Amino acid sequence: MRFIHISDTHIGYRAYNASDPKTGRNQREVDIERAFRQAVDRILDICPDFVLHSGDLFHTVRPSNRAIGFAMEEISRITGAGIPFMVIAGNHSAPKMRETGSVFRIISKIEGVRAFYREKYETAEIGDVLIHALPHVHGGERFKDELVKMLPNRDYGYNIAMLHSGVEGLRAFRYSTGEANEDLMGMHEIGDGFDYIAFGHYHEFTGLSERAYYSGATERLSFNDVGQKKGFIEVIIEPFTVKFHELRIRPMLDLEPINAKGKSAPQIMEEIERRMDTDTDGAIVRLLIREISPTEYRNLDIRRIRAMSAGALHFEIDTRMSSGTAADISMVTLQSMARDFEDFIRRTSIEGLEKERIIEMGREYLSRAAED
Ligand SMILES: [Mn+2]
Repeated sequence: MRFIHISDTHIGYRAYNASDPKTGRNQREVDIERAFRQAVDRILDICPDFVLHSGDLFHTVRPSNRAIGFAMEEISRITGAGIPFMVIAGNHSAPKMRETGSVFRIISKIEGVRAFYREKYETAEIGDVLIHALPHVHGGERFKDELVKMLPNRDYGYNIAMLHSGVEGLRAFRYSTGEANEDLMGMHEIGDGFDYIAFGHYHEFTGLSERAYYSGATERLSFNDVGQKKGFIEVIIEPFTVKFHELRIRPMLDLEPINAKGKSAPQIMEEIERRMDTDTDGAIVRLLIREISPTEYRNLDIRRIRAMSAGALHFEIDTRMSSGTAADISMVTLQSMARDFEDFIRRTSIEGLEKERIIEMGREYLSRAAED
């Protein structure tokens, strides 16, 4: 028996102010879709007995029609090949209010799809395999009440569990989502004897025990994910084998941080130039500058930095300021915002409105915010 474990595909996620040249849509939204389509292509090559999706199929509770349509098309390619697809709702796609309804009611209409989204433990058979599914449940107590019901049934040849939860004590998990509505459990709380446990929620491919894994996400959603491979898992039960399939996705770079303590703006600029002497084309890039004083920050040549990072899809400087009060720091931020706003208005074509007036109004609002 061979199956696929995939998770955290976050269809509909958008980020940064960059659009796909072909379609004009948000570039990251397009990237996320490409990663999922790539995964489906590979799954069809592998031709597994079934596919398990451990949650966060969509990024939001109310995905756009576009996102729903895309997901349905891609999932239909899998089920159309006669491969059953089972999916549980994660914390990103489970509505907090029942009246909202669930997008999984729509998804489950696809022939060959079984969606678990009713905030309770349920099972489903695939031949000799019993799938034990536990979607995201609001409220830690209720989650645990459902978790204790999840036990292997020896009337079946194989028992496979799927759930969407954080795991206590997982070292890497500390650096994870910190989302308010996540479920959390200990590995000792899950019944013994499952042939495999397919976890979702944590975005890095991680083994929890010999037969329990997070497949991780299919794309990188934040700088926490720098350096992580993204993909999905192929599982063979006999002999037990786990194979991670890495997807080709957009590079994300965290450049070597600069310590600006005691350095002048020109010296810092020199270091920035050196950091940027690397291939950032099409990449998502962050540069951390530690202990920069508000004055030196103000004196950085922003235009020069923009020119250097022009090839990157997204470039951000993350500053950790040293001296100066909090007010100074917010002044710097607001001043650079005013500058960015002015730049933006100047290069934007505006009809029927006076640019200078808009710039003036923007400045006024920002200085009022600074006073507050
Ligand atoms: Mn997720």
